[in-house]
Amino acid sequence: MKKIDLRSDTVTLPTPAMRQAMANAELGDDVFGDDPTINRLEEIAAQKLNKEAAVFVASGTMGNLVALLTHCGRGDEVILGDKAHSFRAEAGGMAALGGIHPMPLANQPDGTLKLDDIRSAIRPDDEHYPKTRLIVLENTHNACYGTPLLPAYMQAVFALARENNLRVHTDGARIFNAAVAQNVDVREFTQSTDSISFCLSKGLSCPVGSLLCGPRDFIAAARRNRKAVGGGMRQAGVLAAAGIVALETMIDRLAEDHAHAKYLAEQLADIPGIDLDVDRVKTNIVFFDAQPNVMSAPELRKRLEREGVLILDTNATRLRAVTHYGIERADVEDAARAVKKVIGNL
Ligand code: TLP
Repeated sequence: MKKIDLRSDTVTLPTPAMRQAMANAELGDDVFGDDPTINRLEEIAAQKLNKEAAVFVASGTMGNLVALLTHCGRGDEVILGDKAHSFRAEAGGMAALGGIHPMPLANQPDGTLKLDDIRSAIRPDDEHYPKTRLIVLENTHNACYGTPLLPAYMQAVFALARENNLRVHTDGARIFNAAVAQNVDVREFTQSTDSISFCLSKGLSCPVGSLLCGPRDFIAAARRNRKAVGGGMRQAGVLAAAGIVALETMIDRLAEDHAHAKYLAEQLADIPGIDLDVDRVKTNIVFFDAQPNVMSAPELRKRLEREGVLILDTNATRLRAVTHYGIERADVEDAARAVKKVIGNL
């Protein structure tokens, strides 16, 4: 039985063109700055995001951690959302490794932080308080239904940061999904953030890797922090080769994933016992709830697994399905059919 794996876009496998490029990649020792394929990927990424420089890192988590270590010193405070991936799902790395103090604010359903909340969270200069240093945004916002932030919202946060001498980092793990969903150039977002990390290994289908982009001196300092957390890789051009193919060929097709997610949401919303707001699905992430009197989310996940459909349960009632390269319209139909069968088979 073919497995339909909707647990995440991180499950994507490299395309044939990526495998070819990886096999043929020109390599060197990247810690000596000698890997031509890494150097090329970093240049392409910086240019695409309109930043001075970029550094290749092992993962989205490492990209965020290195960014935070570079922006903040020990005891500095970061304003971020209570549903931000970097707050909830990165093993507390900023505090454990950087002594950085998180100041979580309520994420609104669209992934934003209220400007007034940010304003009131900025600390006055007083020896009792940590120093507010940084604001972190997430675009698209994973836990807020994959909602993309609007360029105008990012501009407003950036202006507020500047007025208060703060920096902004964007966790842009899925920034290209945000750009494709809103039909804007990714630069519309990147002009309103000092630094941004994005993932190659999610919707762009690469096996490994993320890039952290920003000003030249910031990226130079980030390289030292990357080394400190063990992220100085050697012939990493084998990975970068896939990344170059991804940036050249895999961005526009994200629209297909978004269409599939919308279609999946429409199918699921029609199933009695499932609650889902189709209008909230704007990119490739679909959250839905199983009504508690029908079945718990973990039970639904387990039963779907037996039908060859893999999804994640995120709490007692909620589940998440993510569309990606390799998932076709027929897979979406089969997945929705499986949910109907499992729920109807009680
Ligand atoms: N998210 C993963 C899991 O951690 C849940 C996923 O399946 O969605 N920022 C954002 C917004 C993310 O969604 C993720 C991964 C990361 C950072 C971390 O990336 P990795 O897994 O490469 O460290």
